Amino acid sequence: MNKVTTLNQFVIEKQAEVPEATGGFSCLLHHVGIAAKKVHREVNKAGLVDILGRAGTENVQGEDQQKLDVYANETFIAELKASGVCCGIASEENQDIVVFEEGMSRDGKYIFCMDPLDGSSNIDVNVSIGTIFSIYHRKSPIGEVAQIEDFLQAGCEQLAAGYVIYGSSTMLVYTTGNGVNGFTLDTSIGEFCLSHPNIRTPEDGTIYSINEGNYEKFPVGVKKYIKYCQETDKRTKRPYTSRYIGSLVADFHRNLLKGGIFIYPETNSHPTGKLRLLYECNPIAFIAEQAGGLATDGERRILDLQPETIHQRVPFYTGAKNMMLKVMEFLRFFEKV
Ligand code: AHM
Ligand code: MG
Repeated sequence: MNKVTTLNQFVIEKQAEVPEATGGFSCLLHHVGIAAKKVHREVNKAGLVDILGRAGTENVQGEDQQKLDVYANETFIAELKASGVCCGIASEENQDIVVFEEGMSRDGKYIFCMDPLDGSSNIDVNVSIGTIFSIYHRKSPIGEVAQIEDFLQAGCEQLAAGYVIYGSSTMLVYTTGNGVNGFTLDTSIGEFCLSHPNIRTPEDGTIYSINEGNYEKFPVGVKKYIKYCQETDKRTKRPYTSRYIGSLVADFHRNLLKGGIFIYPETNSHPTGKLRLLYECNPIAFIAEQAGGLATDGERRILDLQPETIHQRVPFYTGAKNMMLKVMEFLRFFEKV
């Protein structure tokens, strides 16, 4: 019989490699796994129980909140609180940070940033959606209430980052800075099982993912790069394939495994980009780099950016190393002309 490694086993084995580990971090990941399974369950029965559709409220970005967004947000917050090791959360769905002021959680040494349900415009049409998260050590003293400064840390300070994709299967992919591993939910036993150990992304991809409907609003360098992707050149396997789901997790996941680039640049309507630094770009950038890819805002490394606000947006370019180097070359060149 094939040996199956569950997420919990994997995390505990990794914990054993760190002599000073107290088990708190493993506990946190365990609760992330539980929340992901609960969201998986709701996503899968969504069509049956009328959970689809709008909740009738708006989130902090003024976008309609879908019922599943609300469910995912509440579920992750409850599980993280139950872990007893997390002192606060920054979520796409909450204007302010959520701090745990009572009990064990106040002493928790970890903080958590998340987009609980990314790609929410895809819920109604049965297309893949995801959860994105990242974990940091708090900066404020243990025992005090978490502060906003705990959350405004550069991405290079991340202890761990990951995403859950609710797709044809549900998968949890994460890194702690020592490679990237993917776990597929085996619904028959209710466990995430190691299915994609040590994920490496190809250096030369052939997929480009961008919302081309915004073409007119893109910087010149991006427009020229898109044309480059579409030209024929056998040596570089062009024309590349265009794939865009409109769900960052799903677009990134496909490109991670197959080799490609994802771009959400600054546009006239989103001059600083659309995606959020703390809970979309930083975690994805950490995973991209750990898998051998790159992630920048077109110029600077995402993980080096110092956040100023928790919902800050940033232009986002991520994917295969050589595709990234090429698009940045285009951006530099056409900035000058
Ligand atoms: P959301 O967090 O409100 O779902 O928005 C983020 C999503 C990403 O998943 C996706 O990459 C992007 O927005 C798609 O935006 P657009 O529809 O402008 O192409
Ligand atoms: Mg979202």
